[in-house]
Amino acid sequence: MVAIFKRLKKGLSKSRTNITEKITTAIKRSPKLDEVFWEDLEEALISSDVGFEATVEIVDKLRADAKKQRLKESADIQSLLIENISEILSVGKSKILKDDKQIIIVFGVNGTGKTTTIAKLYNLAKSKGKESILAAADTFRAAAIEQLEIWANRLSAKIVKHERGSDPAAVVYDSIKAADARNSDYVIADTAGRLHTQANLMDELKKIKRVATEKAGDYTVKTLLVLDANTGQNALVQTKLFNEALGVDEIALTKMDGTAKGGIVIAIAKEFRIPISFIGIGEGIDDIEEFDPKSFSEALFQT
Ligand SMILES: Nc1nc2c(ncn2[C@@H]2O[C@H](COP(=O)(O)OP(=O)(O)OP(=O)(O)O)[C@@H](O)[C@H]2O)c(=O)[nH]1
Ligand SMILES: [Mg+2]
Repeated sequence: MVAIFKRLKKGLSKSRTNITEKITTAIKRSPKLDEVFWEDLEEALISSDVGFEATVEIVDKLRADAKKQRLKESADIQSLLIENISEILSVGKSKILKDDKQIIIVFGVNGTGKTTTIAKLYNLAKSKGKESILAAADTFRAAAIEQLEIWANRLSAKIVKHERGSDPAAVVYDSIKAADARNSDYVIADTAGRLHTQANLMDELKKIKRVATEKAGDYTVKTLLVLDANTGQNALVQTKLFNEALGVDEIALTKMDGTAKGGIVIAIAKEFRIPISFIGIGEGIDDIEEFDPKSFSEALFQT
């Protein structure tokens, strides 16, 4: 647990440095809890992409709690802040890779990290003794099937693939049959990157989900939206539109190692109340963490 926490802290170090520096500066400027301090804190949160609404909620609650507890020093609000944020982040239980027998459809806009995340998820499941089948349902982009195949070879994973240009729903269908025959725990389906504005590609995704649901048998269909943390507030737009079109069960937020604005996690949780189940903190196969609200807020805010 300690080692995992260390890795998380390291993975979040850009955001962590950004936020804790601002908070430390605010504390230095106003050692006593006063209006200036609350304003500086608000500014620190908003500039880390926490979002206006969540920031106001956090600061209002902190002010009330600080008053109740008769806190006088601004340095004393740290544990309240962590608690508060952890509460906002606790929006329902993640089920993906927790329950057995799932068909996990992974989607999102181009380049967010879908294929890499799938490899990481396969590996994570394997480390818990679970077997998965990879479905190469990105039949659209050149070399997408090969990219997943390279991961599959590296991980000795079973992969189901068709020709490029074929119907991705048929790939998922065959993957479910294969999973059934082998009694696999999970099917993890890669799909082509698409913009939420491309109606025909969104329809294709709906078809994949429909076919998966029809053929699921003992399996449960889960949708996992992959968002790139570096896209900032645009991640909110993506979540809204994919959710309206398709229903997003859970979210994986990638490239948290590359952004100083990890507060976006809080904005997403606040606005959509969709569980963020995984965060990506690097390009390597182990650079994924199962999201835990408390560890996350500690890793981000503990000075
Ligand atoms: N630093 C960092 N890089 C990541 C992370 N996740 C993915 N990447 C990188 O992001 C790039 C795109 O990753 P892919 O997995 O190919 O993304 P994709 O969404 O499948 O892309 P398309 O299939 O083209 O839509 C690769 O260079 C990955 O190594 C992460 O958590 N951190
Ligand atoms: Mg891909």
